[in-house]
Amino acid sequence: MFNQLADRFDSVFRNLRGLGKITDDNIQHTVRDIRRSLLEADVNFKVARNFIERIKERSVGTKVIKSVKPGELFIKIIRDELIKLLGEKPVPLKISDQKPSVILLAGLQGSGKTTTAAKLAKRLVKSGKKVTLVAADIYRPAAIDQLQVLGKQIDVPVYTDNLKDPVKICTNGIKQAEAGKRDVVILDTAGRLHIDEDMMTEIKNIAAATKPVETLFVVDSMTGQDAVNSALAFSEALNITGTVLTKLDGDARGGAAISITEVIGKPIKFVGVSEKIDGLEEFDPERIIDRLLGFGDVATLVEKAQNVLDEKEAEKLEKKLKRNKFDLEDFKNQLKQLSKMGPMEQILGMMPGMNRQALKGLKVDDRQLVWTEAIINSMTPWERQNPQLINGSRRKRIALGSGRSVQQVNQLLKQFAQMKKMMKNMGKLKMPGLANMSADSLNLM
Ligand SMILES: Nc1nc2c(ncn2[C@@H]2O[C@H](COP(=O)(O)OP(=O)(O)OP(=O)(O)O)[C@@H](O)[C@H]2O)c(=O)[nH]1
Ligand SMILES: [Mg+2]
Repeated sequence: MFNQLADRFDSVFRNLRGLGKITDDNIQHTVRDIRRSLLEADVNFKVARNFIERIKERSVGTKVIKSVKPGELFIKIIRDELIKLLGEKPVPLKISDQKPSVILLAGLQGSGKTTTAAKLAKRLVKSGKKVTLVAADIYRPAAIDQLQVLGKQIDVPVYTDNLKDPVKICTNGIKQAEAGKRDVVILDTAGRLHIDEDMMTEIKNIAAATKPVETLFVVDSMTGQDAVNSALAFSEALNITGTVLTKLDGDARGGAAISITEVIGKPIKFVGVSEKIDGLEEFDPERIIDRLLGFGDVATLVEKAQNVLDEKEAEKLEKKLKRNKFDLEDFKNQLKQLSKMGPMEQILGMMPGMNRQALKGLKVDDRQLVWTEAIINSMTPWERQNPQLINGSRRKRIALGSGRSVQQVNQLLKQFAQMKKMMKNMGKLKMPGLANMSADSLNLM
């Protein structure tokens, strides 16, 4: 996510950390670096300019403050302003009192509307809402099929009909949802270019007829500067209530997308972080920036852990840890849950103190989890409970059985022993113990 920007800020901050005091000279130097980084990441030049002005103003003000660590103060200013740039506070999705709440998704072709519709539906279902999806893209062949397939996957009904009129399809879909006492209706519309007048009129008509409580502009974060123009055009045509940035998991520079918030003055509500149906995160400027700047994102990490962690299991685990009875079987279960949290690199990136540079060198291979599991699977129950007693010949057998080398088996056992020692010292395990464990288990092999 925003990798290039992250790298640049990393180097700017490294220079700042050592500063003995803030002078005009180093303010100039720093803002020049930041400006260049922003432009290279495709941030709109006006947005970059205003951003730089704000940084300058505030840092000049701090020259007079006698701070213990001037560099850190400067970093804080930059962090604060970045958070402001992205809207400062998260703005949750609105659900109206009147049923059903209508959510309209709009955007360019291929921006991720249909995928987002399904992801959003899944989120809402999880929070106990009854959701209906409406397939209003009558233009692209297979568009309706696509939504139906996704709907099936998440067990959410998809409204379609043979009318060739997207406005009617939407209003009929809402009527049916109303009769069925559904809570939310998500309208998946066709992709359109902001310069296509007919299509823009169509989406205006859909909005007028369906009165959505949320009109989300879905934008691919890989799009360059054009994203800013199309965002402007869509927000003139529609009462956009927020944006969804998709494909942030790719190597998108992301700058254009960042600029949209300031340009149209509407919050980013969600970000798409994978092709998978649960790859949608609520957008929180503070969390994202802290992740970007390498300050870690414990909140998201805990949330992810809570999502996959069964409370009873967690309790059982805590008891075992307290009694120092944690064995390889438990470890295996933990790894399983960990892998449910998402790709390892994403998770690592959220850990505080995870140096980006170090992360880069460390090629995290998600297969390692599978290998570790394979090794543990090749052990007998007794071995799993008594890893410290596994001798040479047993190690050989386990290696053979799992298709890994003896060395890898040795390493796993060594790491496990160290981990256990560490846990013992930690005493009480706080949530997410999972995270602590994972950092270690990654260095297996
Ligand atoms: N990696 C990744 N891929 C995504 C994400 N969101 C969407 N995609 C992919 O982007 C492609 C286009 O997504 P769609 O949801 O079909 O886009 P759309 O806006 O509905 O496209 P049209 O209906 O043709 O305008 C698909 O291959 C999706 O899997 C995301 O957050 N991350
Ligand atoms: Mg679509």
